[in-house]
Amino acid sequence: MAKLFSSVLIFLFLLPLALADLRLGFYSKSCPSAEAIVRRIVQNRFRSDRSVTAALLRMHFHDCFVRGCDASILIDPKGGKGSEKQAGPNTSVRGYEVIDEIKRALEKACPNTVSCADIITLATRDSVALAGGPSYKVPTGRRDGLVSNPNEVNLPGPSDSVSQALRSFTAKRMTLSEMVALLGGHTVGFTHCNFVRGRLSSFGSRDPAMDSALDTKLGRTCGSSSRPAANNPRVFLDQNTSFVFDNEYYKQILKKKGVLKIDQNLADDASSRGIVSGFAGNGGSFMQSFANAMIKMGSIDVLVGNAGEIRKNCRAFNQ
Ligand code: HEM
Ligand SMILES: *[C@@H]1O[C@H](CO)[C@@H](O)[C@H](O)[C@H]1NC(C)=O
Ligand SMILES: CC(=O)N[C@H]1CO[C@H](CO)[C@@H](O)[C@@H]1O
Repeated sequence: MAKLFSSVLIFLFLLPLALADLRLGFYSKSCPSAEAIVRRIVQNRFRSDRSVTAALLRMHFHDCFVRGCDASILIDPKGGKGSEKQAGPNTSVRGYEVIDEIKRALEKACPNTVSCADIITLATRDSVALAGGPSYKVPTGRRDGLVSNPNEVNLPGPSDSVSQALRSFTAKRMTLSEMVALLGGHTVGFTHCNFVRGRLSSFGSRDPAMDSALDTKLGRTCGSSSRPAANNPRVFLDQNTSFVFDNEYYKQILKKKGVLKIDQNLADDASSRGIVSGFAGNGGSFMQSFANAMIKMGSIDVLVGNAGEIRKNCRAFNQ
């Protein structure tokens, strides 16, 4: 009897959890135009600034890797209380105004319905397709988190070895192949010089793993130890097709043209080199793997059902 009772109890507890999952078209009844509104605003932005793809991709990654995809990265610091935005690796995350614009439009169309976490996910998906990347369906139904703590930000670093970086990914149940596919996101966007100086001969420590023409080229932009360029300039992560979402990143790193140390490490480490060659040789397989890894990354530790809240303003908790 006690056993029956407890299994009924377990069933009753599990039922709402099972129903409260991410699913395709979560807003099809509650806000049928949601995905179209997101797409339209991302399209408009992309027309005036193609770098929006890189901005959103990095934002999505940083959101999902800290406390799950719960839009915690969007919270502005308030009073004495810090937020994730203030943590070192977050300093150069950009694109917050695009999310604000989408949120304003969605609050007009369907108030209190579409989460900021889903906005980041959908907007990133759309921006990748606009830049030439894969189009894929992402499940929705994420809720916005109630915590944003700069001390919880613990992302992999630009000079990590493959095995160091992999530790962060396996902690989120992502595999090595998925990590290699996701780092293909570096096929668009920039890095600031401070993350590459340590590899440049002009700063006194030439990294033999870097192509010497690239070393010279980056030195021209970033300066030298005696004359560092002012204001920490930016250089493209993919030095060839910098705004196109393609598999050129993998071809570049096979030519020693990785800009960040972690990028070059992917091509040089025995554990990842084969995966890199595979993606370099087969753009279609990269696109497919990237889309699948993005969908998986987008489901890391999500809040669903009645957990968290639907923020009115993505930069602030409702209370
Ligand atoms: C081992 C993992 C990773 C490391 C160490 C890493 C490191 C970095 C660093 C240092 C930058 C330059 C930031 C700046 O100077 O503004 C950067 C930029 C970028 N990262 Fe990563 N990243 C990693 C994984 C990812 C993943 C998984 C994605 C997305 C799928 C991603 C997408 C981007 C994009 C698109 C940019 C360019 C941002 C912009 O142009 O504003 N990265 N990354
Ligand atoms: C740049 O990319 C294009 C298109 O993928 C390719 O044909 C070309 O060989 C690449 N050039 C360099 C210098 O890597
Ligand atoms: C955009 C943003 O909030 N950037 C902050 C990131 O964190 C540093 C401190 O680590 C702040 O100075 C930036 O303002």
